[in-house]
Amino acid sequence: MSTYVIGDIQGCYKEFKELLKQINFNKKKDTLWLAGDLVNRGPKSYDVIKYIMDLDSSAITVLGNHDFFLMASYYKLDPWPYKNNNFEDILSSKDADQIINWLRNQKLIHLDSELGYILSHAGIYPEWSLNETISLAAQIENALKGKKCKSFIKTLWSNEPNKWERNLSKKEKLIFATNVFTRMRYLNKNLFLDFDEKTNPENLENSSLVPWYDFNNNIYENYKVIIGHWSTLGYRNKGNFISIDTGCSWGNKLTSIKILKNKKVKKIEIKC
Ligand SMILES: [Mn+2]
Repeated sequence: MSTYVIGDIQGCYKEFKELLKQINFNKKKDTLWLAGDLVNRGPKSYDVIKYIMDLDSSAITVLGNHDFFLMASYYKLDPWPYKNNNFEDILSSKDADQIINWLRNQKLIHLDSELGYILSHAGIYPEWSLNETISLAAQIENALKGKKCKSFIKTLWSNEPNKWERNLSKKEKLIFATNVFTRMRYLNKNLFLDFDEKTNPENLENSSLVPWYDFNNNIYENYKVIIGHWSTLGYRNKGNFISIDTGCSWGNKLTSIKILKNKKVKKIEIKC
């Protein structure tokens, strides 16, 4: 009865299976949380996603930006970019409809109040309360499940608005929140989202930017946030967050954590 979290798999099926073997993952007893970006870049997106679908309720997935790329590509939505994607194995398969339908039913955040964790692909916005965070994730999840999913995803390819305001329209709020949950790394000091900088904070030359997790939020009194998405950050377990994207698709590592008691975790990783 253990809970494990695995970072961005990105089509690296061989490494994913090897890591599951390493941690002795048992689908009948254990739970696996996946930090999103299941697909793209690596060679076997189809195999990764079908394997996770077969785990049924023993796997919990939050969506990442590459998972949104896949949905947008399936629906052929302009102006989403289609070049350089590597999930044709999914799009050309007879299961494509079923896979997209499964993605549409995954989450933006997973919250476990007993263990005290929130899983999000990219992070949580500093100005949001817990209720606001939960509500925004639920609204995006409902829009993906709903009949207007295609037109909803079409609206998401936008870097605007880049600042949270209470008086944004519902549409603007959901664009902003999807960017926070799936793409965020840095904010400027006035809490505007930055969409370009990907570097590790230790090597950051642009002093106007701050990693999202360096801003305080009352949420951290009760929850630690687990993220993937930021491969240049690599594995970090600091006060309010744990990052576990260690760049498997770039030939680095695939990382898992086992959730232990009292907010402790055990890291298990393999070379890719
Ligand atoms: Mn990502």
